[in-house]
Amino acid sequence: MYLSKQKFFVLGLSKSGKAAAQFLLAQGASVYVYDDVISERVDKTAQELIQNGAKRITKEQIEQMSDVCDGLVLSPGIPIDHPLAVSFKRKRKAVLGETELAARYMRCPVIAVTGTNGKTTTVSLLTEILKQGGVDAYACGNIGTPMIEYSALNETSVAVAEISSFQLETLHSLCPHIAVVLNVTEDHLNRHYNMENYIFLKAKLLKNCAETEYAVLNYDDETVRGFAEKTKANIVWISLREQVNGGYYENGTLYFNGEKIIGKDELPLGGAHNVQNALAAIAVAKLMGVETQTIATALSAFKGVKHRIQTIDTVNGVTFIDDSKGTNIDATLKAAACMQSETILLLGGKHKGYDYKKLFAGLKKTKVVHAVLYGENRYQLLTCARELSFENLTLCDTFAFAVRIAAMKAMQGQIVLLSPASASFDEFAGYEERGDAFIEIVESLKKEEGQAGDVAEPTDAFSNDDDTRCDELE
Ligand code: UMA
Repeated sequence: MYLSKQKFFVLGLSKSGKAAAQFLLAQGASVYVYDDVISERVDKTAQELIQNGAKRITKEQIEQMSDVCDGLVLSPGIPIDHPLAVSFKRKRKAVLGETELAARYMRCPVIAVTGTNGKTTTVSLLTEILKQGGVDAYACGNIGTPMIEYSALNETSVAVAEISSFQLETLHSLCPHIAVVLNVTEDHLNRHYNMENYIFLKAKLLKNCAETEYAVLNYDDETVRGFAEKTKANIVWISLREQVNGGYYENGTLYFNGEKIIGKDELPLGGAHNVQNALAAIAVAKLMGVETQTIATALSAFKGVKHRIQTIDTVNGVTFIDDSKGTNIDATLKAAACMQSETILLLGGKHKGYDYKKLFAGLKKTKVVHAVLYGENRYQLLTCARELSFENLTLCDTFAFAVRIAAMKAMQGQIVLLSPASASFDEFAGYEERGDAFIEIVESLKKEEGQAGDVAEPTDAFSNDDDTRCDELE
């Protein structure tokens, strides 16, 4: 695609839209920008882009854009059935995302990681291992830095991209050197409507891989196992249960093709799901030629990822754990399964289309003794909890109030876990903002307690001595 004489309409002026607009402007394209929301943040971004040559469109002008422009760039948060996307499609004009632009213009090889849960941890682990192995590696994509920002990297660098189902909607050209699919469980059904669409999107990551590329697939996940038939790439499996060709777990040890890599007890992150993430990172690192000792050292030094089962502090004998990234049922059940003391769970936010009965049925098998339901979907949560006879519940509207109620309910030795099984957009700009708000409230509770003490670094959350560490593998 020759960009210099083309006109693009960039819809959505946050991280992804801003990066796409800047890239297109730098290539000499004409860029029109718009955001459905009017806010100081959007105004600031629009101003920056205008200074670089973009034109800001008013609400009255957007209808004309599908006539004026050659293509529409959609942010991941905007679905492909947005009316503007539909009008561009009807006129047979391109509808693409910033990740698709990156896929077309990146010069360096890409390692792409998708899956419902574990993507961010795997990308972080892998980037760390590759860097320690001497590879010039950069984490990007859904993890936070738009992939297009690395389009100028040369061929000797490597982009380690977290790819979400939202990005996959408008992604067609990506041909990763190594594609990783961790798992596929119910998520984002309010956006993708049904599991068939969601699975289709996840499988798209492998679509362009040729025989010279690799697909690292989770053997234990039936859906992901089936993806092997849909790609020409060489399959490298990971498994917690079977001695597969690739990375596997057996008797407390992680192996790659028969070679011992590291003991489970040396991994700072607890839980079976983190063993799976480590196996995926090991498989990719091995394919990239990193030495076993380097892999083991990097894995054992890994400090964890913010807002993923992160111990914040202990106040009045109650431990507060932030898993704001637990935005779907599977992630919340995994976090709850990691709790080794009685737990008060904070649940709620923006509804993502789930039937929460599976959630409450699963919670009954964990140490969760009480749930505080808040946010836009609290009545949907309440209805399902009652149907499953999950009786210990408190209902409140706002997040801040819910955290304080949970803190009041919790007794010495118990845990307050934020793992909401819901999106954050009813009250926050994203899960990071929600997690930061949780940390702030815990900090003020600490001050109120009248004790000195700093908020713990995320590293402390996963030490093997930590009482919030997950259960042993079966
Ligand atoms: N907007 C509209 N019209 C709409 C909807 C939104 O104009 O109908 C505007 C909003 O007002 C806002 C912008 O679009 O200004 C928001 O765009 P966005 O939601 O795509 O947010 P970005 O800041 O561009 O961040 C996106 C990803 N966001 C989402 O997928 C929701 C980030 O993933 C990603 O880190 C970033 O690009 C860089 O690649 C976040 C996320 O929540 C972490 N991802 C989901 C998840 O992990 O579950 C998929």
